[in-house]
Parts: sequence; C-alpha cells; structure tokens
Amino acid sequence: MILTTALALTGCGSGNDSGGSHSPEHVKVTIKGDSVTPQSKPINASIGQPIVLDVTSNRNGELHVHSSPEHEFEVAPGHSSYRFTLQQPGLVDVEEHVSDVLVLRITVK
Ligand SMILES: [Cu+2]
Repeated sequence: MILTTALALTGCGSGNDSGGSHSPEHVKVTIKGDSVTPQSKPINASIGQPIVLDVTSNRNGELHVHSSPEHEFEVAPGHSSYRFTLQQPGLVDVEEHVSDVLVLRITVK
C-alpha cells in the first residue's frame, strides 16, 4: 500500500527535465532491397533537437522528411548518417521513396 503510493508520487513529479531536450536523437535505419526497417516507428523530438538517421543500405535510396521546410537525403549503398532538425510542432513522416515505405512518424513538440 505505502509503496504503491510512493511510486505513484514519484512518477508524477519526475521526468521532463532529465537528459536535456537537445541531445541528438539517433535512429537506426536498415534498407535491404525493398525491405526497410523500422516501419511507421513513432518517435518524439523537440523543436530544434538534432535527429540523426544512421542508415545502412545495400542500394541507392531516397529518404524524405515531410516537414516544413522538408529534408531530402540521397542514400548511397553502405553506411551513412543524415542529420536534421525540425522547426515546427506537429507530426512529421519520414519516407523511403524508392520502396514507398513509411519509416518514422516523428511527433515534434
Ligand atoms: Cu516523401
């Protein structure tokens, strides 16, 4: 009983200020032919927070960030990293346009 109450209180008060909101958010993306992972993965980001896509691919591709302004990255075979920031709150989709896969859905706050 007492334990439950204490945990509930802790859960309520802590959180938001841990870790600093502007440390980069790294997301691993793997492209193998028509298979792209992750798919429709929900992530959260803050306005101005760097988002880094660590991409491993076996073909040429095209990553498209449906933000305003938008970002487009030409993917070459091998490993590459693409970094961008988002400047407006809302829901931003990241697609791989060769396979038409929705990779990420970023909630920006
Ligand atoms: Cu697109």
